[in-house]
Amino acid sequence: MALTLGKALVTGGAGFIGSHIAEALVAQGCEVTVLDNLSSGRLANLDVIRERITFVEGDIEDPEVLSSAARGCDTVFHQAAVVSVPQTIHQPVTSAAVNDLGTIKVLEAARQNGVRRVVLASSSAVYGDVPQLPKTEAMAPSPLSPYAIQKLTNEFYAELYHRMYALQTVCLRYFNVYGPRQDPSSPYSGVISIFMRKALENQQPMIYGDGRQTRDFVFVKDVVQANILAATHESVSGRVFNIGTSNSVEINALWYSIAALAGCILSPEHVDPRPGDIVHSLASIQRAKEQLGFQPVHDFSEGLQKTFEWYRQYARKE
Ligand code: UD2
Repeated sequence: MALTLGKALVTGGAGFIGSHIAEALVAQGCEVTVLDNLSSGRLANLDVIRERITFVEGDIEDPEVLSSAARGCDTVFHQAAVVSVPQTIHQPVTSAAVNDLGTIKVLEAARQNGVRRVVLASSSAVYGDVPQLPKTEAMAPSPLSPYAIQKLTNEFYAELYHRMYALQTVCLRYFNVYGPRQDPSSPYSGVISIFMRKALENQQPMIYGDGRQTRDFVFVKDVVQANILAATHESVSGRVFNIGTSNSVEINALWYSIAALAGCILSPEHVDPRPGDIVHSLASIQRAKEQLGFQPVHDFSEGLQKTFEWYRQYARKE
């Protein structure tokens, strides 16, 4: 039997993934509070639902703000984080304050306010560069960056809160998420958002290395589906799940698919491989399929087309 969502808090709800979760929750008739400090999220991401949610501009590092946002909630979707791997490498201490301590504060606020379940955003980064593919949750983690360590620590704390405090927790290891609203403006942005912008501006993209590296790109709406399943499925508390598609896309091919959508005929410039880059990343989603009923429904070309349409409009508004 599925649990009901009830009232929900989305931390980082003005960000790329969080805003899509908030939108889906509103569509399902949930009462939604979004907590975001707007450090990387944007209010514009909430335009469509702004009148139907409670928006709190605040920080997950502030226990009082968190506590009042969590009060009366059944479910918390914890998406707030410093999401860039390189940023955590440059700022190991400040990123840990948000990603480690901030997450403990979210779990603690949930516990103290009688929240039923917390769904946490984790990452495929926890696998590091172990060569076995596809990655399964049974593999030993091998974190190679502060970001990966922080996400792994989050998973341990989530399991601890499940075991020790009877707070239900579920962690989702996102692979490479893409879709509308992913911010292309930083050099560390997701490759799809960067290539979309380059193709639309008819600029040559940069590919790190030979471009034969591959990724498992999952459309943001499928990640939303995973979050809702993780919040409502009984008997999955304390577990972690890979969220991807089990399909791999080569970075060279990715550019040519995006260039074709934009009618851009430029070839990429190949530069040195990016330090710390992993070569191949591919998810086994067997566990999520079996235990959550997760099944990605957006195939890659459809997701790319939808994402492209959004960037085309977004580029016009800039
Ligand atoms: C993803 C996640 C990251 C972490 C990591 C775990 C995103 C945006 N980042 O990092 O949070 O979970 O996986 O391993 O999902 N590339 C280019 N040219 C560009 C930009 C990127 O060639 O202009 C290449 C890059 O070298 C890499 C691939 O594209 O091989 C994907 O890069 P990314 O930054 O989108 O994501 P990734 O897999 O490094």
